[in-house]
Amino acid sequence: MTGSATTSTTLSPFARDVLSGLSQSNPQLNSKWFYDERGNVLFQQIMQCPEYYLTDAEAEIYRNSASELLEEIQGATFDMIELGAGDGSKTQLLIERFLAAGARFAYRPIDLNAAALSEVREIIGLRWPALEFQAIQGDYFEALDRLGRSSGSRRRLVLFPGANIGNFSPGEATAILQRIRGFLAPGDLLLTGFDLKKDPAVILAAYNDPAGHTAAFNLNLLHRINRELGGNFQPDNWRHWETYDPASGAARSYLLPTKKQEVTITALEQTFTFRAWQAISVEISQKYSLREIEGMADASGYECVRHLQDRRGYFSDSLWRV
Ligand code: AVJ
Repeated sequence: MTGSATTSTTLSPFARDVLSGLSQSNPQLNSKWFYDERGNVLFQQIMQCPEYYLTDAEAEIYRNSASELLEEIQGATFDMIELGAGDGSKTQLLIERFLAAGARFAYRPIDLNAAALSEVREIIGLRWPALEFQAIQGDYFEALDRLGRSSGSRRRLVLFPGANIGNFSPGEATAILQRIRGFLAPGDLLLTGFDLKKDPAVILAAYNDPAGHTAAFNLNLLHRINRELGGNFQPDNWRHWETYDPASGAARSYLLPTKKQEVTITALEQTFTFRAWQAISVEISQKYSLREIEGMADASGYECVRHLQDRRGYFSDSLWRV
């Protein structure tokens, strides 16, 4: 399984990542590739599953936390920058309450998905035509670069919602939060959604819903490789498998072949052999304790101001200050 040098220099980022991931002795694919058009639809379905508590928990927090956030902003005019806006519906809960409280701010959502951003633009334009709005399409750090360093004249409130930080290992997460800090000035705030350690049965159910939405979501990655890279994965021969390690807090998803598979991926000019039950690791969804979150704030150069939690204590939007 050696890729020819000429191939690997002309590959798309997706193709390159698939090539390097599947070439390892413990094969892996990155969960960031889940979100093609079909993947976005499947993720919407996951968010509507009763077992997937994360979305409701964070919406509850956003519904109840506007005044606590404004208290920390102390009447300053601010830019609310959102990393990974999705459809923005949770953030609208916050915007509604901020405006009702007379807060002065601009809303600047950042997302890779241009279609999602234009939907947000449309909804915001209809609901609050006077709200200063800027959608920035791109990678978080590209987009932050475009916004430039915080001037200090306008406070920044950065939202990093949805437990998206959970898709990174704790070490990578610390590095990302540190890097975000580079775009902030003293007094600026970062609100990050962390899914909390809890009954493992609750966590496993959220990533293993009986209707099979999570399985379909994960298996879509094989379909995506077939569609975009000319692969011949047979998704019917693969199973979704979820684990949760309560000690480390890592929930992990795997795709398992129920029998030996030979998979050719035309764009990579490669055939990969998978032994029966040889796992492809596809996602980490890291869970934290409040103490671990505080340690991470410290390690990445912030002061942890407070944890905003849902009634059940399943989720925390933790507010940090530079
Ligand atoms: C969008 C990263 C928060 O890890 O909980 C949902 C993605 N994966 N079900 C998560 C996901 C399987 C989700 N995040």
